[in-house]
Order: sequence, then C-alpha cells, then structure tokens
Amino acid sequence: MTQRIAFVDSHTAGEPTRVILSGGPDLGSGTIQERLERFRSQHDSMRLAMVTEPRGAEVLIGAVRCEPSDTSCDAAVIFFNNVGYLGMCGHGLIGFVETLRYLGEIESDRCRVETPVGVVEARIHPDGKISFDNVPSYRKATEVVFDAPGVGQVVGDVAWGGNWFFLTRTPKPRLRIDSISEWLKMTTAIRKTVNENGYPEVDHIELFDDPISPENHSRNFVLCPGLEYDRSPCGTGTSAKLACLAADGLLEPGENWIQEGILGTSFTGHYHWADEPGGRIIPTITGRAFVTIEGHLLLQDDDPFRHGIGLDESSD
Ligand code: PYC
Repeated sequence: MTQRIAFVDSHTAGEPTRVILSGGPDLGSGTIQERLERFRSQHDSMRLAMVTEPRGAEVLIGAVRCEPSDTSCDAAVIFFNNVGYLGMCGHGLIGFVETLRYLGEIESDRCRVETPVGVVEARIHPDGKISFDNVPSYRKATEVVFDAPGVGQVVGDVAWGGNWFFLTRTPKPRLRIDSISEWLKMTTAIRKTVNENGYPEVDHIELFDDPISPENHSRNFVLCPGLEYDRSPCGTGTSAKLACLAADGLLEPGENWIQEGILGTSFTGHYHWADEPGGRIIPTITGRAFVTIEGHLLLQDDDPFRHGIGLDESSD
C-alpha cells in the first residue's frame, strides 16, 4: 500500500515550511494540545517521514493543518521539525497563511489561527506581505552570565516569543553567511551551557550583530532545536527580541524594529503591551512568503525509509 500525503511547500524570507493538507497522521479530535500530544505519542515517526530525508531536509519546518477547536478561529496548525514539535513558529505561520491564501481558502484579509501555545491573528496586506499578532511574549531573565566551553564569557537574556530563546549581548560576532559553521558551533556550545545552568527549556539561541543594510536595526543568527539555523530572521526570535527591547525601555510601543537575518532578508516587528500583568507584550511581525512546491509525499509499505533515514522500523 502507498500512503499519499498532500502538501504545499513555501519559504518565508528563505526559511522553508511544508504545510500538510491531507493524508497525514490521524490526530483525532479534542483541543489542539491534545492533538499535539497524540501526534507526539502515537505518530512521531510520521513527523520524520514528512520533513526529513529522503522526502525532505533537516531544515524543513512542518505544519499540519487541523480543524480548529476554538470556534473563533479559521484554522489550526501544529508545527514540527527534525527533532520534535514547536509551540509557535513565526516564519511558519506566515508560510501557513500564504499557503491557505494560495489555495483560495482565506475569505478575507484576516485569518485567526489556533496553535498549541495560543491564538495568533494574521493579516494579508495588498503587497503580499503577511503580519501576525503573536502570543504574549516576555523576558524571563536578564544579564545572565555563563562561561561556555570554547566560547568564553557569554552574557544574555532568556525570553519567550512562542518558543524559548537565549539572546546574547556578548559575544557580538561579525555575522556573515560564509562563517555559518562557526556560528553553529558557537551557538551549540552556548545552548549546552544555558541548558545545564538553570534554563533547560531554552532550545533556540540568537546571536546579534549590526545590520549590513542601513535601513535595518540589527542582524541575527538563530540556532534551531535540531541544530539547523533559521534562514529567516525568525518570527518567534524577533518576538523575544522585542520583549527584551521593551523590558529595557529601548523600543516604544508601535515603533518599528527591522530585524535582518543571516541571509539579509528581514522581518519588521513592533509591539503593544499585553492586557495582562507581568510586563508581557503582543508582538506584531511582518514578512513575506512564497509558495515553492505542491505535491504528494508517497510512503510505500515496503520502503525501508518510509519514515525517514535513521529511524528504527519498529517505532510505528
Ligand atoms: O520563525 O519562529 C520562527 C522559527 C522558529 C524556528 C524556525 N523559525
């Protein structure tokens, strides 16, 4: 037998998203969190089949489209990658909404999307850009100091922007695309140290440098959970950055922050204070996605790599 999984791929500022439309794992009903748990506990090998080699690549972010359980929403989504699941994903949300727009499934210029960490509201602009109001974001710790083996002293902030980030203040390396392997090595060492010293939840590391393009405010490099780097400026990482800037009084509500990524592409962000205690902000992130491929993944029963390369056959 052959399982056929319908998908559309896109990229947002260079970072790919694969939206699974049908034929994927049967996640049943319930809240989006319950369906995420079912995905994790009963269908995890399908995650690998859908985003890793030989049908994908380690860098791909998957997005299973689901029926929303919150009736105020137009759609629901569960994001995943080569090593697990993401609460939210900023570039992925823009790719997801662009995919629904491409498929003719969005009736207005607005779309409310349920994610496992909260509802996000997206708007499609006439120029093709998409903005979304992210989940409440905040800084958990500031001026945290570590000594990371092979890196030296690291100072930074821990913040939530839909995923957990450690955002470095120092070191501030010269972030250029031709030294990617160096930044991967550095951020991997930083993450290990951060995780071993009180912040096990942090799975993304964000380095900063001055922007190359004068209209931008900052340049970043983001290590993702599966040891890949974000080709985009990272929507949840930019949200975490806005939370830190707001906490430091360095960016006013409504003021634009243009975050340049390692490829030179950018996301524009601004925020307003959330209507809840605790210094939380609601970030708004704007970027552009382009659909790239539409097709079916085929999983044949007798294909030893139907669940990706390297996975134990017995796990599904
Ligand atoms: O844009 O939030 C994001 C993201 C997280 C991981 C990769 N991209």
